[in-house]
Amino acid sequence: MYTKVCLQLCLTEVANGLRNPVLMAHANDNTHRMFVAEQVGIIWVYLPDGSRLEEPFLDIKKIVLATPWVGDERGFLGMAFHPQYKHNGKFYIYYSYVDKKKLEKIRISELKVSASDINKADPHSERNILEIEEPAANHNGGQVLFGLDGYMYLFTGDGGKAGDPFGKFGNAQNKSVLLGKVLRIDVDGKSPDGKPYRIPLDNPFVSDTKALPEVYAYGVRNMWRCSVDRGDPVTHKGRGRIFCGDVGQNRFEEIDIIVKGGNYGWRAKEGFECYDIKLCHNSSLDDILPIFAYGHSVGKSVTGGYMYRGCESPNLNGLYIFGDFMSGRLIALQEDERTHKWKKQDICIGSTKACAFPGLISSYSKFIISFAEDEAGELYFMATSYPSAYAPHGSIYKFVDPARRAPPGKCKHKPVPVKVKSKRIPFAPLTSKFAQREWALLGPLTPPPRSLVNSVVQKPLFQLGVKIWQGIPRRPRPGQFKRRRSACGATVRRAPKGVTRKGAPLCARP
Ligand SMILES: [Ca+2]
Ligand SMILES: [Ca+2]
Repeated sequence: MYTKVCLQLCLTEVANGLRNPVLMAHANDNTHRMFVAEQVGIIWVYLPDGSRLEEPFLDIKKIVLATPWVGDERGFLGMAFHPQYKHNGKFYIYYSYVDKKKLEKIRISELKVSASDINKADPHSERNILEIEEPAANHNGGQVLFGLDGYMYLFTGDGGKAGDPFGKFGNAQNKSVLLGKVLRIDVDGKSPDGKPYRIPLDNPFVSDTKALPEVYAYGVRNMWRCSVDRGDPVTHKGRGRIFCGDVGQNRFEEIDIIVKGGNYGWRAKEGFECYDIKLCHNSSLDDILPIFAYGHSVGKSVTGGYMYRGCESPNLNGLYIFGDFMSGRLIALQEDERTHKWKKQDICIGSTKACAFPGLISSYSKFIISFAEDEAGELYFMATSYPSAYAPHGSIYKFVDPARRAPPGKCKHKPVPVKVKSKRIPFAPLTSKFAQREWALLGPLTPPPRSLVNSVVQKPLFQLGVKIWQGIPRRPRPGQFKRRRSACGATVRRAPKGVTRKGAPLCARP
């Protein structure tokens, strides 16, 4: 089941200086622009030449509830363009806010692009789609996407705290609440009862009087990042599947494929194992198991990724690439055509030899927040060295497979030019980034130069004194890194005193 050899990949940094970049999305309008959202509530536009527009696409940080506390899960969390965005200019956002009665909620709303500037949203066009009250600060879900059926899918968290404590058997197993669910709605219609959306007629629980008709799947803890598979470029196999990473409680992180009406097990199960013994042994629990789960020795907070279907790295086709927020590990899954089991392969970034080309880097910031796909299908991830919504230490990296590139000219695309009114800010790798790379190449045992301490070395994360959820990074305990196995099977020796392995390549020194 496990392959010992790791998959060597390289990276190019495409953006930096971002405050907890939670997503990057394209509008599917042939402009090949990328829209990058920060947790504080700002969306930036990046042009195909790598430059960023000085004026944001949208700035709603005044309405969004976000704090500088490390690990705070509230904020601007999701965005998706309408499948017909090119024609109707509509897009959807998902964020935390506090209402007039001081209740914390998540809100999903629709906005439109400005009539006068293609690179700006019209902030006055906001139309409320759905609001859900949040009983605790953590587990707010945040993914919004459109399936190939044209419907909107929303991924809510179980509400928060630990062990899904709300109600008789938690929120996730309770189909009469919207928390702990995958919801499916039609934003192009209205309900007879006045809701600003329609319920698709084939939603699985429309005739179940004990269930809300929006529910598409349940038993979800806190799915953090889901994506739609574009399918094999030739056979289209796999097209339309929705993959999600569901963050675990104390023991397991999992990857799921979402099916209509599916029960994803939480809080009866965590990964493949029982969490609530009583619910787990209930004979009516007809749950769908993950395609893959891993224990907390590997990572403590899964970040769901994408199935690679791009053009530039043909060997990656059919690999589902995801990561772990806490450990910084990157992992690929591949389905065995015969057995339909998913095989894991660890990804190594940072082979100095394989990545020794101009523009390629072999280190990255450790906290992996999100993954993204550009209009052409190439894959990226967003990570930061300091996970506070106010700290501008987030970067975006593109995956590059050094083993096999597409033939020259094969992956060329012609972006439709866009009229730009705002100033363009060209991409500049931070000078310290180069130094960071140099340091990282030396391996985790070399203390970084003083000038890098802010960007590379984890500050005491408890200085703010707030612990939002159980998995907040800590300073390493003495000996914590002693004799631990790295992703490549190499023994990682003890980190120098006070220095964590952040920014260090996971497999640079096998
Ligand atoms: Ca919550
Ligand atoms: Ca599950």
